[in-house]
Parts: sequence; C-alpha cells; structure tokens
Amino acid sequence: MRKSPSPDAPPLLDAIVHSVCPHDCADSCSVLSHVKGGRLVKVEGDPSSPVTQGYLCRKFSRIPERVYDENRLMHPLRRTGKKGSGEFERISWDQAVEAIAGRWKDIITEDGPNGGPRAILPFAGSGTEGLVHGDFAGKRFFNRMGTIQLARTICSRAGRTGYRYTMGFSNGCDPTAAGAAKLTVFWGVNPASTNIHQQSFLKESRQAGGRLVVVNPLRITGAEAAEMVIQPRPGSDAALALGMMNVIIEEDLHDKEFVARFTHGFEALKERAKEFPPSKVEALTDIPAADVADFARAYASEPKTFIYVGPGCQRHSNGGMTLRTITCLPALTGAWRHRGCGVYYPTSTVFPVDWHSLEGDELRPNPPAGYNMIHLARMLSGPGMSIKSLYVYNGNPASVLYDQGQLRKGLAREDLFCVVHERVMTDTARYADIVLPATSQFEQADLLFSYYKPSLLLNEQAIQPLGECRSNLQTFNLLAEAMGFKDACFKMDDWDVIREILEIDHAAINHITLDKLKEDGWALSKSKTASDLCREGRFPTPSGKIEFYSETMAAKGYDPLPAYTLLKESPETTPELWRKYPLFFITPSAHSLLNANYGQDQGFVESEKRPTAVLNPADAAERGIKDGQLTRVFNDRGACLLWARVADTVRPGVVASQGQWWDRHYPDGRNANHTTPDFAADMGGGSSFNSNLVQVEKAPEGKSR
Ligand SMILES: Nc1nc2c(c(=O)[nH]1)N[C@H]1C(S)=C(S)[C@@H](COP(=O)(O)OP(=O)(O)OC[C@H]3O[C@@H](n4cnc5c(=O)[nH]c(N)nc54)[C@H](O)[C@@H]3O)O[C@H]1N2
Ligand SMILES: Nc1nc2c(c(=O)[nH]1)N[C@H]1C(S)=C(S)[C@@H](COP(=O)(O)OP(=O)(O)OC[C@H]3O[C@@H](n4cnc5c(=O)[nH]c(N)nc54)[C@H](O)[C@@H]3O)O[C@H]1N2
Ligand code: SF4
Ligand SMILES: [Mo]
Repeated sequence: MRKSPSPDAPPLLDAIVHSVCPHDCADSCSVLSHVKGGRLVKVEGDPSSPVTQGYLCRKFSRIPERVYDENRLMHPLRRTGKKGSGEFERISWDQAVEAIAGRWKDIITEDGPNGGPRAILPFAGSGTEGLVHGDFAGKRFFNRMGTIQLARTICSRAGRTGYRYTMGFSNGCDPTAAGAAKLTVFWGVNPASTNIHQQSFLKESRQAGGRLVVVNPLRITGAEAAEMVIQPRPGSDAALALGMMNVIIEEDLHDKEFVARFTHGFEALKERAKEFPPSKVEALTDIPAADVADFARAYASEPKTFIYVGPGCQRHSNGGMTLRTITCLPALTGAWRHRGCGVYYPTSTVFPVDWHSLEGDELRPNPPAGYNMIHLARMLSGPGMSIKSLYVYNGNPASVLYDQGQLRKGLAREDLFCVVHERVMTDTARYADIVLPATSQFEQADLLFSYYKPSLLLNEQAIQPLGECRSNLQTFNLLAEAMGFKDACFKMDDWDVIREILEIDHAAINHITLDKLKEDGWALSKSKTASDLCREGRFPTPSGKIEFYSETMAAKGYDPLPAYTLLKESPETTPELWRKYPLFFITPSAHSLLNANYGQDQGFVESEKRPTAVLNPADAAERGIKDGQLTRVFNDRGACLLWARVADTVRPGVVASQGQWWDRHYPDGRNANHTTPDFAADMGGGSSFNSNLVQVEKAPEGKSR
C-alpha cells in the first residue's frame, strides 16, 4: 500500500488508501480504495477486517460511479424559481457564504442574542457516520451560534432507551461472535439487506447445527431456511416475549443460578408473566398458542441463544418497552453469560466519549434548548413557531420524515431562509434558497466508530474534492469565519479533529493510536459486553443486576416491569379509526437503497424497480386488487400511490412498502411518509413510522404513468 508522507499531505495520484463506508449501516465496512491518476477507480472490502472479510454490499461496491455521477452538485446555487421547483442559478462560494451569514446576522439583530439564534434551526440525518463530518463539525458550530440543538432520535433511540433500563448499558452482545449460538433469532430485522455481514456469522452457527427463528410480519430473505417463521401483528412483540416468559417460568425452564446471581426482581416478573398465557398471547399477536409455547421451549432449551432485534422493529409507539421486554429473555435463560449471546440491538452510543465536550456545549452563548428531529414539520409550521432559517446537512427530511404534508408546507414557506448542503439535488435541496455542494467520503478524512463491532476506523482522503465541493467541516469553518467566531476549534482541519478524538482518555480506546489506524485502517475497541460483566459480577444498573424490575422506570412513570403496551393506533385503542383504516402499514428498508440515498441513481432505482405495496392475497382479493395494479394507500394524514405486489410474504392485515424513495418515483409525486404518524415513541423521543393504520384501494383511473 503506498502511503502519503503525512496525513496532512494531499492525496497521492496513484495509491490504495484506507476508507470506511460512511453509511448508517451496522457493518461500517473497511474499504480499500484504489486511486489511479487521482481518480477513484475501484473499492474493495478490506480482507483484514473481521467484519468486512473482503466484501462490500452492492449498495456501496459501485460507489466510484456515484462519486463521478453527472448529478453530483459541483458548485453553490441560489434559488431563482418557486420553492420546490428546483430552479437555481450558479453562484460562487463567497456569494453563498455572504448570503447565509448576512441573513443569519439580520435574524440575530431582529430577534436578539437569545431568541435570534433560536430562530435558526439545524437539521442533520445520518448522511455520514463520521465523527468529524457527521457529529462534531455541525454541532460545534450550532452550539457557538446558540441555536436550538437537534436531538437525533429518528432511527433507534426508543429501543436503545428500553434496552438500557434492563441492562444499564446498550452494548450487551457482540454480534460478530454469534457464530457460537445454537439458536439465532432474527427478530424484526432484515440482515440480508441491512447488515449483510451478519449472514456469515449465521452461516457459522448453522454449520455447527444452530437453528434459526424469524419473527417478522414480513417473510424476509433467508426465512425459507428458518426452523420457525413467526409473523406477529406489528407492535405486539412484547406480548410474544411475555408469553415466552410465561412458558419458560411455568415449565421451570429458566436458569435459576443465573437468575439468582445476576438479576433483580424475578418474583415480580413471575407475577407479570402469569398474565400472559399462550392462549392470551395468541389473541394479542395472532400467533397460535402452540407456536408461542414451542418457540419458548426451543429458546429455553439452549443456553447459547442470540437474538438480533433491528431498529425497524422498534419504530412503533411502544418500541422502547418492546426492547426493554425482549432484553429480559436472555436473563431468564442465562444466555447473556456467553460471548455472542443475548440480544444485539444496533446502538450508536457505545463510543466512549464525552459528547458534550467534543460537541462544544461550552461554546454556547445562551442556555441549551433542544428539539426532536421527528418534529421538524411542527417546528417549521406549527402554531406559535418562529423559525426563520433552516440549515440541512447529512439529511433529506423531504423523503425520510413523516408528516410530509405539513413538512412540505413548512419547507415551501417563502419567508423561511433554507440552506441545504448536499451531494445531489434531493427533494429537500429543491426547497433551498442556497444549495452548497458537499464532498463524498473519498474527498475528506474522517474517523468512524462502529456500533456493530465496537472499533475505530480511519477514512483517509483518497482524492481531491470534485468541482467546488466542500466538506461539512470546511463549510462550517467558513461560516464561522463569516459570522465572526474566533474560537480556535473553527480553524481545525479533519486531522486536527481526528487527533483530538484519539486523545480521549478511556480504557476502551487508549490503546489505539493514529499510527496503528494508518497501518491497518481499523482497530478494535475494548468495550465490555454482557458476558464480560457477568465475569466481573456487576451490571451498570442501580441494583448492579440485570433489572426485571426497574425502580428508575417506576420513578419516571413507566411500568417498572416488562410490559405489553398497545399501539397508539390499533383495533383496541382507536376502534373507530380501525374501522376506517384496518391495515397496518409498515415501511422498512429496501435492499438496494440506503434510506433515501442514491434516489438519483438510475441503476439502483431500476434494481428496486418502483415503490410497491406488498399485500397479502386475502387483503388484495377483498379489495379487488391485482398484482401490478396501482393502489392508493391512505389515511387521515395523507395518501400515496404504490404498485401492488400481491404475495403471502406479508401476513394478512399488514401492508409493507420497502424503501424511502424520492418524489419522482411515485406516480403522483407523494411518498409513503405522507401517511406516517408524527407521534413519538414511548421512550427517548424515538419514531413510530410503523405504527400506522391505513386503508388501501385501487388507484383512481388515470393516475398511473
Ligand atoms: N439495504 C439497506 N440497508 C440499510 C438501510 C436501508 O435503507 N437499506 N438503512 C440503514 C439504517 S439507517 C437502519 S436504521 C438499519 C435498519 O435495519 P433493520 O431494522 O433491519 O431494517 P428495517 O427493514 O427497517 O426493519 C427490519 C424489519 O422489521 C420488521 N418489522 C416492522 N415492524 C415490526 C414489528 O412490529 N415486529 C417485528 N417483529 N418486526 C417488525 C420489518 O418487516 C423489517 O423486515 O438498516 C441500515 N441498512
Ligand atoms: N417511512 C420511513 N421513513 C424512515 C425510516 C423508515 O423505516 N420508514 N427510517 C428512518 C431512519 S432509520 C433513518 S436513519 C432516516 C435517515 O434519514 P436521513 O439521514 O435524513 O436520510 P438519508 O437518505 O440517509 O440522507 C442522508 C443525506 O445526506 C447526504 N450526505 C451524505 N454524506 C454527506 C456529507 O458528507 N455532507 C453532507 N452535507 N451531506 C451528505 C446524502 O447525499 C443524503 O441525501 O430515515 C428515516 N425514515
Ligand atoms: S452499506 Fe453496509 S454492508 Fe454495504 S458497504 Fe456500507 S457498511 Fe458495508
Ligand atoms: Mo436508521
């Protein structure tokens, strides 16, 4: 591998450098990027990485084409047409920065030093998982400005909060050691699409005789090999888990020694589990009572079990309690004591840093205040709101957020000064007053932390920025200068920030040096898992044990025991709504797309074909809908048109549309998020995309393209 003489030196014209896939995908692949004549020509998975094992998924392996995609934004733009029309003129960076800083200074003059900054709203999604360009660059800048802070909740926050109530931390299980499991449960997760390297650990387990159970209303790829496929009613997973606990305890299948040594509140749990005999669970989940009991027995007959719960499973109004409850299962059987066993749930908070100090909380000129990103629509156009400017980077809210009807009204406000920093002209960028061109991962250096196999990964700059593209850090530094901020942190470049992060004093990462990262590209952290804590004899909960009963939850007004809470929209909670909208609409990930990234990429869109609604044959027949027909999926929040795919892969009563697409891919330009609800989940302010009742009908004539 040819190396640059120093990290700060410009990239070499011919080299192979360490990169890291920036996507919000558990694998965080280590990549070898081949550069020839200053051009990125090929990427390959790093064979030395224990996760990547030399291969990348198809979403990323074609990345060189996308880096040089003719649709990449190459210079700043200023809006000339109506908001949303996508009509712009080219301007220089100087003009763009002057326009942005000028408007922001005016807002601060108009509304004062406290209210002014709070009329300016940042929005960032998970465009890059880099610590430099994803996390710190923007947060420092907006803290210095004194804007409202963004709480990034959309993806996995509810489940993480619930998991923590049981375990005290969220890094319980090493999924890359799950090859040792004798029973794997893919519980509301779709690894063949969303975390492909897990498949190799599943293979390892199966080659040694391990079994697989899939729990998902949708039959995922790979389910055909499973010993059991359980298709519960959406949002009823906690009832299923409690039914399993009922059988495990009634039949005396629990590990008494583990329960006595490592858990708190077993007697109370026993009483709770009595409330969930399999016959009752059948009524709540639609899973036959015998299957609930069989699943429980299979699970408890084996100490080495690995449950993988995906973030998709907890995007429900009861998602926090669902994870809180599922994480209790391995504490009954003692699975937590075995490496690679217990529950894995992707969680981005295992990186051991003092986020507040790195994010520059101390730079604030005013007291902190926060907003939940899922409520962007309310912030922009809700009653009593006074947001005057929106700055979007690393995100595409016009595709991925719910309550699109309301959000689009906010984005279309002529008096909202909107800036979008992007690689391509997304649906959100079309609403901007100023669009700034962003670099790709290959045009910047960064340090990433994997929330799958806890490790630090180095992304070296492979090529020079294309056109006039600038990274998030460069852009915030420019804006800081224009705003008159003199703080030293706004003079830092990528490598300064990387070095600052590596200086963090923490046992998990103290052994990792920049030299080591430059040599190998990645280095494992020493984060502890539940099996380590079993050896040490203490969990980071108030009782020091895994908590079946949680005083902390009781103090916060939650049920202190694992519980099944009804969804906000369901036949029981909203019977009238249910009569009008008797189908659960879930919107999980698509195989070839990565959230709404690459909506401009024809090849990708073609491989996914078009946005569909998968309907069970019984539900389709009831509505006279045939495979391939255009359907209208609707509720009181809004509607979208989707092509029907009639298949028994989805259970009756559920409609599934995979992937977040761009407006242009829908026949009437409206995406599925026009129907999704904007209420927060029960914990952590998480999202509830999948707690969504709808009706489906044949689309009115003349609607198809
Ligand atoms: N190919 C691809 N990979 C991705 C992404 C992508 O868009 N495409 N997105 C990335 C991101 S940001 C994330 S957060 C992860 C998400 O990773 P996953 O969690 O694997 O993704 P999803 O497909 O959203 O949801 C997983 C499954 O949950 C199921 N599900 C929905 N509701 C319920 C329920 O109530 N109970 C049960 N048991 N199952 C339910 C869905 O049918 C779906 O199969 O993937 C990452 N990787
Ligand atoms: N209905 C429904 N909606 C969902 C979900 C669902 O399951 N159902 N899943 C949700 C989930 S899990 C997530 S995580 C969110 C994802 O929400 P987002 O993160 O907002 O969505 P992405 O499509 O990943 O958009 C990221 C954007 O960042 C840009 N980008 C990439 N790198 C950079 C960079 O270095 N600088 C700048 N300035 N921009 C960059 C990309 O071009 C891309 O357009 O979507 C959510 N939306
Ligand atoms: S999207 Fe995920 S699996 Fe694919 S290359 Fe990136 S990190 Fe690896
Ligand atoms: Mo996500």
